[in-house]
Amino acid sequence: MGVFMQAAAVLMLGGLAAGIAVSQSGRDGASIVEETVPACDQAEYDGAHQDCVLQLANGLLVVRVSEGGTDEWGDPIERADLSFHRADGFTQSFDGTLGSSFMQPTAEDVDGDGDLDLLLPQATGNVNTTSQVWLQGETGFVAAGSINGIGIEPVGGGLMSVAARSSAAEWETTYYIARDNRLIGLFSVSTDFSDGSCAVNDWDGGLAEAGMTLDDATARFCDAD
Ligand SMILES: [Ca+2]
Repeated sequence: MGVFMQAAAVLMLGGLAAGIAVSQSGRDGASIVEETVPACDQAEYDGAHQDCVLQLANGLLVVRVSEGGTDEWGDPIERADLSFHRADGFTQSFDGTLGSSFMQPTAEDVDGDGDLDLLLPQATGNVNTTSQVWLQGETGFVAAGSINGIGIEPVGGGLMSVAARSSAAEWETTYYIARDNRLIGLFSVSTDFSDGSCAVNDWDGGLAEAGMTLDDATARFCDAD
C-alpha cells in the first residue's frame, strides 16, 4: 500500500454503516481501487489488527496496519500508518504501533478539551491494556506517552485518571496532566476493596502541581462515598 496515496476528497464521502469507502489513488492521481474499510469498533482481531477508520467530529483517521516484527518478549508488533484528513483540508501522516491486544484503536477525548484523541493498544494482560496516547491539537496528533490500565478519562481541571487493577480487589489509579502535549503522572491512589484501605501517593510534588494538598486529595479520592 506504500505507493498509494489517500484521496482525501473521496474519504470524506464515506460513512457506510459497516465502514467507510476509501479510494486509493496512484501517484498519477488515477483512482485504482475503492474499498470499504471497517470502522475500528467493527474491525476484527484474530491475532492481528486490520485496517480501520475512526470517524471524528472534524474528519477521518485512517489506520493502515502491517507487520512490524516482534517486541523484546517475542510478541508481534504491528506497524500502524495513520493518516488524518481533517474536514478543513488539513492532513497529517504519522506512524504508530499496535501490539498483541484484542482492543482496537479508539478515539476518545482523554484530556477533556473537546477534541478526540487517539489510543493505540500495545498489549493486553489479564485486565489492563497498555496504550499509546496521541493528543489532538491544532497541528494534528502528537505522541503523548503510554498508559496502562482499563482506560483513561478526564476528571476536570486538566487532570486525567488511569485506573489499573493490580489484583482481584486492589486498584491503582494514576492521575496525569498534559504538559506540552506529554502525559505527566502527578500522583496515584491505591484502593483495596478487601479491607477498605485507600492511600494517596504523591509523586515528586505532583499534588502541589495539581493544586491539592494530601488532605485535599485524600478527601476527594478516598473519603468520597
Ligand atoms: Ca482531547
